[in-house]
Amino acid sequence: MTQALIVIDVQNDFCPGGALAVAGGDAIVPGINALMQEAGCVVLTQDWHPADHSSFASEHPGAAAYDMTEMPYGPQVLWPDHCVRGTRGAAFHPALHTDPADLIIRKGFRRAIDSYSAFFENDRTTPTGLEGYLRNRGITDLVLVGLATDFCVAYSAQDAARLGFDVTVRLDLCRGIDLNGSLAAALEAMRAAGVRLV
Ligand code: VGL
Ligand code: ZN
Repeated sequence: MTQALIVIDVQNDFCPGGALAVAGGDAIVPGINALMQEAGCVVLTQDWHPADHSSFASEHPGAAAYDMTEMPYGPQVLWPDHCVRGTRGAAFHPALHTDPADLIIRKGFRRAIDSYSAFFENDRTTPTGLEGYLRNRGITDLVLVGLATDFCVAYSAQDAARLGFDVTVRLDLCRGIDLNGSLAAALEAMRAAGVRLV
């Protein structure tokens, strides 16, 4: 068993009705549940922010959601408040099967730094620990699904490829935000990084 299924951020706030809803975000849940049945290792990720997280537009006087700002680690989109730890919005979509998960990894819990990727925070150097877990288990191949295609899925896939994993993204089991062309850019960046898009 050298393959893991990584399920990115299938949480209420990224589904219709949520604070940062991705169109059709809930539509991928049945397919993800089915895929888990065949996977030898299942990892779920959870965006998990303190209420005053620095990626929230509400923390930047005068800023609006989806504005850009400069953080010490580079450009950062300012988001509506979302996935505040312990809230209903941060919980997994109620239809997502969580029992098959071997590991649930939380990210974005440091106020000063956002974390799109399941592997590194947005400075691209602070690790989440997921790489060590997968390597320790001898896993070499990853299949990624979840939300959102153009942010957390794309960052995770590129980091995984850079780390040397064989990476496949199941686009039919992902949905994107598409902010100013971010979806096309993310697909191109993943392809360039050697990620298999199917
Ligand atoms: C995500 C924006 C902010 C994601 C998380 O899961 O793609 N996007 N936080
Ligand atoms: Zn977030």
